[in-house]
Amino acid sequence: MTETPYAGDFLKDSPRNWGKWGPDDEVGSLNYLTNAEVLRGVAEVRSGEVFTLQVRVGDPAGDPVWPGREGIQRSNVMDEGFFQRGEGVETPGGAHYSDDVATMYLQASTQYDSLGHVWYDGQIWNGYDAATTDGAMQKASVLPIAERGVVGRGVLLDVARHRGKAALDKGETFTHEDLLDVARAQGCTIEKHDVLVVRTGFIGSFYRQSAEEFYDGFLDPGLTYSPELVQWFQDMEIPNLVTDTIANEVTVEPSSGVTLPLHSALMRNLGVAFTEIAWLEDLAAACAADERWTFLYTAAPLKIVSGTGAPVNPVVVR
Ligand code: UVW
Repeated sequence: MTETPYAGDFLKDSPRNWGKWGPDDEVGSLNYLTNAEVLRGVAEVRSGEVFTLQVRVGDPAGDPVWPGREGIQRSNVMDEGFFQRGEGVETPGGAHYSDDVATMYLQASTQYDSLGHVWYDGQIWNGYDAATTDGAMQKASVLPIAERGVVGRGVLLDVARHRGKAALDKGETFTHEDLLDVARAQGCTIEKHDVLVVRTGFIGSFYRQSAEEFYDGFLDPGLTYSPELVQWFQDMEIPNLVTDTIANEVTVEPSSGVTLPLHSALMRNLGVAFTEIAWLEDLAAACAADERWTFLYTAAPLKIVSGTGAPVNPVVVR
């Protein structure tokens, strides 16, 4: 059996955008989304329909998360019961109120990863020292992405529909060539600087089965690494990859055995923003109904200081 290669060796010739936007950059390929790109997105709005792409948080059906993380823990710390028991603080005028408190993994919902979320060789995005992640991210946290916001032209590529499936199978892969085939079949084009929104149906499938079934032999389906795929992202200057999977790529790259190599090749090296666990079922149905696959994509994760990532509810207008 051949040994799984170390990421630093596996990706030694992979392209990098470090320094391209200056030594202090923390938003990477989102720099491609200039004012002109915002207007290109706005020009895609035809019907005024609005779609929100976040999954529900704290759903009694469970929250889809990367194995080892858990969904939000939310509980009431004030409600009518507190007042009935004399535990609420009455205020002049007599109005009552509810309050709640939550503990959550910042990646345990639809989320933006910070560009410094994954690394190898002791360096994160833009060459910052990995020691800057210690205790609290001092560089390339999610905050600069949150403060900037993400607005541009989005294109939905419905791989599941193209393959005639409700959802791709665990570990099922596709490439950038497949995305181009899907675009051709849908009658749309992927343009330079587009926000790529890729549907596998996998997050939708979470709500149609038990958690045991979903996590049994867990392997996200998704894009799979090749040098050609990475170069295509680089040539197309893709700012943001959005998918309805837990981690935006097939969990283990089948030919090498490397876990999540695109996190390293696209996020750490090129500065591509990753948006994961997106809810795409409603948007995809609308796009399929009138065969219009492009739209205005907007998103801003929560402004978590030093966050490794943050929940987001992207809004699409078409
Ligand atoms: C991991 O960090 C494993 O994945 P994600 O990008 O989903 O947070």
